[in-house]
Amino acid sequence: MTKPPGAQGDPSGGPGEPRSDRWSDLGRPPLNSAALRRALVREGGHGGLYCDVEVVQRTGSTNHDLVQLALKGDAEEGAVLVAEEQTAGRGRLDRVWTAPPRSGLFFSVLLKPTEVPVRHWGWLPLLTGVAVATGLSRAAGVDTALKWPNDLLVTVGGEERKAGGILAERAGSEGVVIGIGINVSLREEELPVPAAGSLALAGAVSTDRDPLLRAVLRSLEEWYGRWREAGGDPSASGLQETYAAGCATLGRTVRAELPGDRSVVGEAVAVDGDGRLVIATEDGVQEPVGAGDIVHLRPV
Ligand code: BT5
Repeated sequence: MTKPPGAQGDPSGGPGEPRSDRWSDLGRPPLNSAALRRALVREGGHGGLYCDVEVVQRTGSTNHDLVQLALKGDAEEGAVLVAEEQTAGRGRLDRVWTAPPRSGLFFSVLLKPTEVPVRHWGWLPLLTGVAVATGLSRAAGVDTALKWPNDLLVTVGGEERKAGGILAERAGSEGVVIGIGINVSLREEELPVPAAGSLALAGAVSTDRDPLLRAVLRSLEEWYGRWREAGGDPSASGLQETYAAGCATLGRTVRAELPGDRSVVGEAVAVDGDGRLVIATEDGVQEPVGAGDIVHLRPV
């Protein structure tokens, strides 16, 4: 992968890189890009998913950069771009993702599931949610849940809080860039919005970002491999069932805020074969929702 224009430096101090603020926050050491590459990148074009792991000190948005590289033909399937700091982190629908430098993991992965029918590609962000939740519960020892479609929730003082978000963007015909933001060591006073949380606030046994990133990327590789082998079929790959088991939205009374100022209130009863949330309304209608924001109202 070519280095994205506008991105600055390898924070672990590659040749010729500025190292001045490398250890400026001792509680938040930099990622070790060489060790990450050694652990994750496939050798000689065989085996695993990842072809390159690039860590930059600072950029606007890793999703923006990786989409641009993919469109120019400068990034392959399995390219991973990680930033220690994002100055214009993106959420869905033009929203923003903000977090202090090195307080979390901010990264993007390019996927090209060419042999999977495009109608199944909508599962990629849900698949990523499952992979992130599985990887983090292994490596951080924190219970996580998914809020449909793909917010990662942790429990802080008995409250559900958002500790991670996922943004999938098409890179033209070049594939899909999956962006992942995870709050690792954010303290209460650093949270960008009151509904946010972090692994540290949820009592994580480890907030060492290198093993957390490795665990999440390995888990993504596993789930992506399983899904591709099943031709993208969410049921045959076990994805639909695993997603439902980890989804805190199911069984809850929710309000779905839909595009065009419409909303639907009811019980979230299922995630269907297209990854849509099925809401049973009071009038006995089962309404599948494919896009929108969900508010968890109360347990049923
Ligand atoms: C998301 O959007 O949650 C997707 C976030 C994806 C971020 C990653 S970081 C690496 C990659 N590069 C990028 O530029 N983006 C991706 P959405 O569901 O729209 O939620 C956005 C909303 O979450 C904001 O409007 C805030 O309310 C809230 N928010 C912003 N920063 C947050 C944080 N650090 N923790 C929790 N909530 C946050």
